[in-house]
Amino acid sequence: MAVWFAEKVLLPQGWATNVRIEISSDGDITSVTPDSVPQGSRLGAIVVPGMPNLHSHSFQRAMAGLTEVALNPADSFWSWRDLMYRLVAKITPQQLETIAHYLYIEMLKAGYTSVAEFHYLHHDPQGNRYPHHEEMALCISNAAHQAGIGLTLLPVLYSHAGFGGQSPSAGQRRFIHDTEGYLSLHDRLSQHLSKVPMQRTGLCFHSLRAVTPEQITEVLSASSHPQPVHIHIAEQKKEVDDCLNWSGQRPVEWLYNNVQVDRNWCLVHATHLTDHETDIIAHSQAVAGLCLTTEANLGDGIFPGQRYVARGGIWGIGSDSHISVSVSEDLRWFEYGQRLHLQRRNRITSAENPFVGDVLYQGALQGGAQALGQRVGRIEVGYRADLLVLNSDDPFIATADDSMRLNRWLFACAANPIQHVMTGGRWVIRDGRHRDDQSLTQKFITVLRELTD
Ligand code: NGQ
Ligand code: ZN
Repeated sequence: MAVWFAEKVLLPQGWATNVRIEISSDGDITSVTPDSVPQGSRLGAIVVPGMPNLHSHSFQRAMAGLTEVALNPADSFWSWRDLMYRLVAKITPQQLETIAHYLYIEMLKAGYTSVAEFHYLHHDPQGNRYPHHEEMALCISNAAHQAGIGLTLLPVLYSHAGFGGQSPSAGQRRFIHDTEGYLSLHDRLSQHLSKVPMQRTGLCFHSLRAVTPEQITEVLSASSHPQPVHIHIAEQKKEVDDCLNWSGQRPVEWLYNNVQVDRNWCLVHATHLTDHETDIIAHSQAVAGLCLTTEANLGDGIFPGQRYVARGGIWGIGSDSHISVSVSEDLRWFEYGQRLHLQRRNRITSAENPFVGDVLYQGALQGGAQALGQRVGRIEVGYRADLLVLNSDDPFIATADDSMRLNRWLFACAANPIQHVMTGGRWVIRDGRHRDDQSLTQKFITVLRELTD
């Protein structure tokens, strides 16, 4: 057991002063006592919970920035996807592990202390299973373990190219399983990860495009315990139209009419919603998985955030394609998207709290933790000690009182003020550095060269 102390700590109910925190040897918080006298080791002056990242395709970090070139007057999400598939065709397991390891350290530095990896790059470039079926997924698990970030690994069921069970394309062959193959992969991974600290698995359907209704039923009925279930749901207008053509219903409508959607579900890119769909997601208490910078980058559209938050909807953030890896940038863009769309200011607020930064940060902690199915996102007894220490020498942080601290960080700091990061009770970032920085950077450069020449 370790005893720690910090002057200002963000608790679920707000900022507390002079807080004593006990952390067990397995990394969980065992007591939190505000208004204490200084004792134990000092965490830092200003401590907040680390943020869960609810949506990641790690390998896409390798192409970030390279697709910002007009190749076609009709450039879109779909033409971006063609370029993404070119990268998919090349990546080896070793390259994937290096990319993910480097990215997960970038995430820690940016404030993410756990991540849900939506993993569909399963097979070799010819589409054949590796001798160890779980080879690629284990690269993700190893990368997270070495970086020291928490992981909810979501092996993805991907069987079809489009609604109605269309045959997959050549570009998709590394993704493809039938239900049985998928469940056996999920089983093997669940067994393996149960022995790795801070890691677990969940279920995942790539999208309603990529699986049939029967497959959804088979997978859900094969799972004996509650666990996270993630799906891409309504990112593109074309996807909504294709779903209407197939079923007469929009994707969210179809899902709620055919599946019991509850708090275990995370609907990623619930971008195109009617008011009614917005309200049923909010009512179900499923998590809306928002990936603001990727959705902007891909030209997806704007999630009806003001309405959803006003109705008590649960939401969290993901860095998805990793065009940006920054808690503050993604949170800020949730608010800014609403402002640009509605032509008003201060949209993501609540009746109890008019401070946008507070509502953004606490909202994303809650929804992110729920989507990952992990005891994280709160500095509270029984939760994992995943903590960020903010740099109290930063002028904006130094001068902020309790009410303005998160606003100053999320909206005003130009330099990243995250100084130290702890996960599971252990320091992983000290003064902005990770112990693997030196050895990994050169390896990552080599992989980028190999993949982009
Ligand atoms: C993905 N990514 O699976 O990586 C998707 C694109 C698709 C995002 N939606 C591919 N951001 O949806 O078919
Ligand atoms: Zn995605």
